[in-house]
Amino acid sequence: MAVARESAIKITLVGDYVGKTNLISSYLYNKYPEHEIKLCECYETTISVDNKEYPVQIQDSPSLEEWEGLRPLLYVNTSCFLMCYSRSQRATYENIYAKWLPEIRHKMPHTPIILVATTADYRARPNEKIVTSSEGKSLQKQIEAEHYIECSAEERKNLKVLFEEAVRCSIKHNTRTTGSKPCILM
Ligand SMILES: Nc1nc2c(ncn2[C@@H]2O[C@H](COP(=O)(O)OP(=O)(O)OP(=O)(O)O)[C@@H](O)[C@H]2O)c(=O)[nH]1
Ligand SMILES: [Mg+2]
Repeated sequence: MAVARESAIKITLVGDYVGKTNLISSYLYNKYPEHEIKLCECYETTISVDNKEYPVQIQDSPSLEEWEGLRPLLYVNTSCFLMCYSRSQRATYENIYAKWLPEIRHKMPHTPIILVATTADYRARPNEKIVTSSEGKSLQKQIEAEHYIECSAEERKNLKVLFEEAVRCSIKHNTRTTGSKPCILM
């Protein structure tokens, strides 16, 4: 298998308390954590897409308010954001437009975004209104995200697809470093 020579792709997860760390752990280690992980780390891995292996950094981020000022430092060099909300918590869906999009676009105006609906395994109770797939797709259009993907860390659903798409988006857009459009020198 060919190994791509590009410098590391960086995929950064953002969003409220919606399962970001569990998603990473489930994807990388095939393990749904038994206890909550409070660490927020950057993980190095390789992901193969279309017969090429790419070095990838997966950057977790904390939603806690104490991190408000420092969190944007984690966004530097991101090549694709995974913007996450939980299907079972409507406030986290609303926060994508109200909070996370402005925070990301302020620092990284052109970096591609994949909209991620977490907790796809969650089954609504009678009369409970969870966020529907069509609401997810309409938010994808509104925020001009490249894709909308539903996944579950608990059931390991769609995690491979999600990270492979994030690599494809990173390669396609190639907006590393500042998040600005690629500059063509004449
Ligand atoms: N049903 C279900 N619940 C999940 C899933 N992933 C996470 N959760 C729940 O969501 C809680 C939060 O998960 P975390 O991964 O810690 O969330 P986070 O987004 O990293 O939170 P912060 O780091 O505080 O921003 C967990 O304790 C689980 O109860 C999932 O795939 N399915
Ligand atoms: Mg976390």
